[in-house]
Amino acid sequence: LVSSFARMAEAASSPSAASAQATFTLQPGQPGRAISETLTGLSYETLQLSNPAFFSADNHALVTLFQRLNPRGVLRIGGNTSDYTVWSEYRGALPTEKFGKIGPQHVFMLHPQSLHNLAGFLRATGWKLVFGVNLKIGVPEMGLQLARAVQEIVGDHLMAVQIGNEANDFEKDYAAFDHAWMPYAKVIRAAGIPIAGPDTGANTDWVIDYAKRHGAENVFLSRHYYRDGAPNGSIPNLLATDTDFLAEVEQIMRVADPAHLPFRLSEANSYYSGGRDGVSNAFASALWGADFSLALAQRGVAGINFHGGTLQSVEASLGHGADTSATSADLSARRDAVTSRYSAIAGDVALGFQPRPLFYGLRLAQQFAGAQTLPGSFDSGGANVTAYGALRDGKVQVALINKDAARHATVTVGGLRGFAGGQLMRLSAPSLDSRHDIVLEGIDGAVAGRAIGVDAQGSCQVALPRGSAAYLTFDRSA
Ligand code: BDP
Repeated sequence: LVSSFARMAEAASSPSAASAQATFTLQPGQPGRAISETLTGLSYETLQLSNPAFFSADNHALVTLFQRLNPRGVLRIGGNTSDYTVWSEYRGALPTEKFGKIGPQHVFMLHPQSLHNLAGFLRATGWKLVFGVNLKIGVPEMGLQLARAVQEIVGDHLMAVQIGNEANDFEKDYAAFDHAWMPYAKVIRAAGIPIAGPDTGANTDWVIDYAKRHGAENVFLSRHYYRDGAPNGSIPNLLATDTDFLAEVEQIMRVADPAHLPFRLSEANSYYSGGRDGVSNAFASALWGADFSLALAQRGVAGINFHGGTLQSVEASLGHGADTSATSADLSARRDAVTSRYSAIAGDVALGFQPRPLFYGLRLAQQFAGAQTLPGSFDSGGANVTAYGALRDGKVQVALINKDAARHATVTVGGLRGFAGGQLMRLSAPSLDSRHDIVLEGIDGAVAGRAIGVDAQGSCQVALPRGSAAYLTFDRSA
């Protein structure tokens, strides 16, 4: 009796018992559109500029993390705080009666020093800038003066200025937004400054209306994305594919593509209100971030700016100094504590910086930047598994993402006739709720990938444990 129980238990826990059989058959002869080099980007609040030492060439730790994430990234500065930012050099009148309506926070006074340091940070990282100016206060002249200063100081690193953040939260409909936006766009465009928008929170219909009315004057179209708002959210919720949103993206692409307008998610992350603890900052977010980025890249989205940064209250008070006596576990916990839960990078100037789990998922997705998408037929075998293929310089790249919390999968990757073996690199962690000990083989240097063979039929089998991902590259036979 005991031994048969033991055998059952063993069978139930062995990968083959619960393993889904998935197949991914590629068509390497039919590459599709090129994936943007700027796929993976980051977004921060304008209030982050309250400490000029944050975005500065001297902030070596942050410079290094940005470069590791993407040597050609895009930094978006904006968020709610862009709509209560006042430019210190503006000498005109401000409608002080409006400040009551722009949130409980105090008005943030942005000084030139922060922009000079930001310019140094962009030069050091090689990143471009998307900068949001205030729409809510309703003073186009201040928006223009700030946009001009940004362009003068940042130069070629400026990709575009956006006007207002999530105006769908304070303008009653698209017509009202358009009416408020027009006077800004007119003067900013007349000054020769590139613009983008509408930077709405949701409202795909606004993006489409905006594209029709103003597309030709813009360098890209934008909106935001969050799966839901904290405290809602859970690991299963995040890992279930948001098919409704993907359908909205396709609606936008049907307008953006014929107009040759790139579409970017200028702000995105898992759960708004700073993220959901134990989800946004856990390993599940790495699998979500990789899958979400690649699903959007496949549909032609040019870039995603994952929102994050230090908590506003902490950064505003700057009340803590570096404590060199702290153990590394203490330091890591303190960096986590000062940072929004969804941020891909944790830490601040005083404490230093470290990657969060999401960072590793974004690094995996960024491996596909600059490659061409490859069509493939995919059967997930009933598990929550996704697969992506791409072609770069004759090499095939594949990402397999097992978002299933319960089921292991075995994926047969086919269509690789003429390809010799390749490399298999895994993205894994002890569990989906792990906050540390994330391993990204091959890409991050510390742990190498391993060789994988392709059989005479042009296929190979990849065991994909539940809650993990694999990144594969295949070379042509010599
Ligand atoms: C977005 C805002 C951003 C916030 C974020 C959040 O644009 O400024 O920080 O929500 O609530 O809608 O986390």
